[in-house]
Amino acid sequence: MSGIMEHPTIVQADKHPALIVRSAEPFNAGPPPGLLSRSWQTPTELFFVRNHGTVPAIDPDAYRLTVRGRIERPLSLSLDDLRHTFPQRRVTAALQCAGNRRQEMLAVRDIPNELPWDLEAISQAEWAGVSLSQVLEYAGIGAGAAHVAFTGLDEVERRGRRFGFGASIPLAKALAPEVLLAYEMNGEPLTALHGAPLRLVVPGYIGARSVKWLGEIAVQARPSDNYFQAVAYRHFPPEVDATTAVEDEGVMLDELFVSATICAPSDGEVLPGGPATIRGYAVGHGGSPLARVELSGDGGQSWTAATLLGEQRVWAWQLWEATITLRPGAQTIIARATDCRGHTQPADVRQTWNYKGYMNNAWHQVEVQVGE
Ligand SMILES: Nc1nc2c(c(=O)[nH]1)N[C@H]1C(S)=C(S)[C@@H](COP(=O)(O)O)O[C@H]1N2
Ligand SMILES: [Mo]
Repeated sequence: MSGIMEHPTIVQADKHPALIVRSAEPFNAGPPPGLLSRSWQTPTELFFVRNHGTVPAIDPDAYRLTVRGRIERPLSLSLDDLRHTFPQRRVTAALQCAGNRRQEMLAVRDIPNELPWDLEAISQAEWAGVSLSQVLEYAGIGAGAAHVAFTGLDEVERRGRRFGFGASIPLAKALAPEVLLAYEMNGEPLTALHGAPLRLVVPGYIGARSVKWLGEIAVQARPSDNYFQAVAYRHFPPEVDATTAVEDEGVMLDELFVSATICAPSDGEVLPGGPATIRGYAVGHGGSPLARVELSGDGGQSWTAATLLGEQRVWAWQLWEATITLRPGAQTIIARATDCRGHTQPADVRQTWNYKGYMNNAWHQVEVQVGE
């Protein structure tokens, strides 16, 4: 593809200085939880970043999106083609990395070579672009089509090979109207770190399926054979470890799991006794709306309902708050969520532990020190 260079300058200059940086090269960072839970729509400068390789600098005028495979008409589309051929669609959706809350799993057993994300590998934006389904219908779905694969224009190195990050989603999800080829985030053109000039956004699925710097779409019979679909982002039971895992036996991750997370107070915080406001976010399974978030200050014996802030909306996260009375001494506060389809969370992180550290949706807890 023409028009790709390595970024000559530091592209994270437009990011908020308070971001927690989990790795400088490639750049992986997220907002401090206290700032994260402050706004329903995460400002772009605070939005978490997950990169596996380079951040390509793509000339938007030279850019072309290739659509090929089991379709009737192969396509090569410029950004103007996309904007002028298809109606614009806006979707507010949370994006969550499968590795969010991995840090809690490290206390069970070590997880080498993976980022120790705490609560900050999630954010929410208003995305604008065109529905993938419209582009696929324009291309004409061919016989035997069952999956849609995506490849990015970045360069990642794994197992001695260099290639673009890739993923695939089942055709049924690809034809759902919420899946976007997005050129805007929060009302502005996408920034380099978030996939400019065009990225996929798959609401309700793990972040890894939302391929940035999208170069190619292939309609095919099988899931993508890209490392990040075929090998990484597979889910194993807690008893499997790196020495016993059979790669193909893990479940390819797609829909997010329901969970509620306490952003404030933080673990270890010292607070006065009496009423305290607890704040956080929650997501439903596969992006479904939340039914309730509950808090416990007594180890899970009794639960109080939190107030859900704003609307309960599909694809969006839910911010919530609750007031609980703190007694002097060490006190543990636990949060849990139930979504509109009745999905609930496992209680203990030992139930969710897996050797890659994905999808931790155990009840979230923080321990605070309460004064007299
Ligand atoms: N091309 C490309 N797309 C990518 C990635 C990547 O490294 N390269 N990372 C994925 C992962 S694992 C996540 S969680 C999201 C993060 O998107 P963000 O950086 O905009 O928050 O992008 C996904 N898309
Ligand atoms: Mo991710």
